[in-house]
Amino acid sequence: MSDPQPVYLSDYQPPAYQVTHTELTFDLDPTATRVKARLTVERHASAEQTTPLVLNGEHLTLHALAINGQALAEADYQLTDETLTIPSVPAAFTLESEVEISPSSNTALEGLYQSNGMYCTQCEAEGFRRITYYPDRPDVMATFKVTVIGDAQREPVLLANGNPVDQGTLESGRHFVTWEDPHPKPCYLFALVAGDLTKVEDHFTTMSGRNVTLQLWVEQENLDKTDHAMASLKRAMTWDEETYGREYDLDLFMIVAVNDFNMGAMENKGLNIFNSAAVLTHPNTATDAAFQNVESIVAHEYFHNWSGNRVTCRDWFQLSLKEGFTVFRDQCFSADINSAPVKRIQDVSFFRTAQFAEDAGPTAHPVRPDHYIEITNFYTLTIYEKGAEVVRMLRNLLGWEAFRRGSDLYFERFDGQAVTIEDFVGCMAEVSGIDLSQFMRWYSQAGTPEIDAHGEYDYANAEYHLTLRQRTPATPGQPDKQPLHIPVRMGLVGTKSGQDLTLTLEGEKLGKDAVIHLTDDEQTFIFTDVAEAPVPSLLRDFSAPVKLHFPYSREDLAFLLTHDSDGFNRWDAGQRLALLALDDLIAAHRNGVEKVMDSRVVEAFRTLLTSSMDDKAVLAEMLTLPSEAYIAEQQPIVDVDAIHAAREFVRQSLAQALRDEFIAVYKENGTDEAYAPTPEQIAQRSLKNIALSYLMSIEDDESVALCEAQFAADHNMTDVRHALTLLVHSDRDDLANPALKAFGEKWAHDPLVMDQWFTIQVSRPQPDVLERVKYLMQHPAFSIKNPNKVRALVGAFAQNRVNFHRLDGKGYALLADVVIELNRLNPEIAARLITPLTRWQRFDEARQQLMRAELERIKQEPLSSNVFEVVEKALA
Ligand code: 0A1
Ligand code: ZN
Repeated sequence: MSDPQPVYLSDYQPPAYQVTHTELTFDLDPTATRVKARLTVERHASAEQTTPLVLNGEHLTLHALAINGQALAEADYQLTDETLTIPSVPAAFTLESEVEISPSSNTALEGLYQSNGMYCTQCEAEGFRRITYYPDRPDVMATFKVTVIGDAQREPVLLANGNPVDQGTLESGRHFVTWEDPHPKPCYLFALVAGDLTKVEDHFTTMSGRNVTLQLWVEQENLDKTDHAMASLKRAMTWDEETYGREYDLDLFMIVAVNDFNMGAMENKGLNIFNSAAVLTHPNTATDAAFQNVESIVAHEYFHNWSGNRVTCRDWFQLSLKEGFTVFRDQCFSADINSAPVKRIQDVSFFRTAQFAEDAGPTAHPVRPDHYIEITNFYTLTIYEKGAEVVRMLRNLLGWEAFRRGSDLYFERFDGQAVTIEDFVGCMAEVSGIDLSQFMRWYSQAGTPEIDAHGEYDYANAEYHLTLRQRTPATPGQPDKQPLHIPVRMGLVGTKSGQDLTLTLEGEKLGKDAVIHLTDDEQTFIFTDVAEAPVPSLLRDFSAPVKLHFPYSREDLAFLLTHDSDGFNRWDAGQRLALLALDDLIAAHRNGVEKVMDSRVVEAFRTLLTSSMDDKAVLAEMLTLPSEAYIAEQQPIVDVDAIHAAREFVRQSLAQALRDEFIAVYKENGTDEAYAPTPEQIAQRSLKNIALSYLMSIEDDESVALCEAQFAADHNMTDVRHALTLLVHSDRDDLANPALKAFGEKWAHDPLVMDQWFTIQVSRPQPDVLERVKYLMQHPAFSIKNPNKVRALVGAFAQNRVNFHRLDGKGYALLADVVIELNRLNPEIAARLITPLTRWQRFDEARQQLMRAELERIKQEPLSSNVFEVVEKALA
């Protein structure tokens, strides 16, 4: 067998044949579902008459094939494992086919599969080719009419895209429903669901007064977990009308929850399919974070109805066209609904940890890649989150008003079409008159740009000279980088007044907060009329996805922490201050020297805890230390043990020095109100729980008592889970074991809660974790075929830095074993699971050897193209 080969963007050709209308009939059966397709096909005017028709198809058994009603003989077509080719076809014709597929043996969860006995589909990116022979590419758009036939007892509910237009009963206890979707769509947006489901129903009146029926379909036992998703959907529909002028375009909008799903959710036209973890919530089973996650995913999928469905991608290289824009839209929605600064802090904090690591590793790729082997490997943080940062920069460059006009133009001009990133950015350039040609490099250049900044205050002339130098490190296949257009939002904070000073640049007054444009390799900005020595506040609100280096002293940072007018940068100053202290402690740990706590950090925290900061949600973020993963990102070579020890030392030192303050914060923020996922309550709970974390780091009697009481009070999952985590992660098994047991028994029936139970125990720092993972993989609540379980147990273990990176290599070996098994069952999940091993360059020599050895061992297997691509890059 030869190695899988890449596809190149530069090879793109428009389709020679269009399908304008697609009729499908599914006769459902677990092992032998029959799919009849009737396609209306037209040759493109520019295509040669002799161009063969090539359709994609995988894991299909062909039973019949006809053109314009004439059955084809075997000599009339060619079949391979991946294609069906008909060498000679008319200019316009009807193609009929009948194939057989086996949903119950589909463990890859792409195409038509079964989850808990119910049928569902996942067609993005290339799953439709596992359902029928078809030109499976997003620039082929057709109207669909779909008939689903199932057993009336086992599958009383039969759903597909669009509106139901017919239904009836058939012989042998079977029945059918026919659905029609009037909006032409690519086949990746096709969906079908069949099973024994129950619905909750609600209504929404659109801005033009149309009534839309909203349905959320779940298994009976989950009926009490749908309120929040439904409320979120209605908020999202309103927000998209008010913010983007976008109205929903069908009479029915359905969401279905399924237990087995590779990703979070899928925006199929009118029939969104969700991972149950991304839609079901109840105060007793889901945390605040889960509630917020559901709100943003429901919104994300809904927003795709315009950014993705009405206007879709020409090819999969353009994936960020729909994903970057839609993530940006859902981020703004969540910011508007909840706390905007906290949303930004959380998003950036995640981004700088995870996307920066991706950009620095062997799988680094541009927001628009120019080649791939397996497209499912490209549903990445770069395409989604960096793509969103790039759209955010556009919004900031144009201003909201012009950006909105650009968005209107884009939706109007390209409605019903499959387009490119140039089309989107072109609309933005057209409405604003701004030249975005250099800006386009953000889409083609991989890697995280770094800005080295330094500044000097010239007392004599009252000037501040700010020099910015940019460089983007080489990434695989891209050794040389060009300068990018980087918008740097900034202020100069006067050290005497503590206020933002007016910025005057080349005689022009820019106000107190302005964007300067770094477009060359190096530029010096001279600010005049600067009356007092300032500390610069740079990259406010994280105005560009870059690493910024400025030689701030700890005094500068302590100053910005209290005086910066930009909430994001106040938080970031605290993070930088903590990182400097952590750096010293990491060095001390490595050199075997006694660790000493930086009193400036203690005093900064004391100020935070005692000042009456009214935004509790931001305060909770400011009290949160950089994660071990983020600290690791800053180190040239990651020393997992030193990082863990240093961070623990800071936690304990802060807890000891500020114990009374933490207890006061804990007590002030308890509440007996009924649980609600409101911003106010969430803020209180975060603050209370962060205080409890510090207190539990010293494990004195009073702290332990508070923690046990919070666990026992059983008020809501946020508080229970937090307390349980602290008990399980403490050094006291007499606290950990009874709590884990009680929780595990109480929730044995609830798969989503059991996922949390798995994660909590395999994330603890104690050395028994590897054995625990192995033991829990045999637990009745675990299944390697369920992606949520794999993520909760094995994925979470691989994030447990001290245990995964054990020096005996057993953590790596365990991950590799699971990857090898999943490579056969679910290649998409297998390929994602390898990620931590691909980061081997970041570690010491001994660990590098061990990680590489496991990658080599995986490479010996007969690999799926998914795993092949990742391993190949990781070892290159
Ligand atoms: N388009 C979905 C994400 C998604 C992508 C691929 C999937 O299966 C391979 C499933 C979902 C979104 O952005 O939400
Ligand atoms: Zn999406």
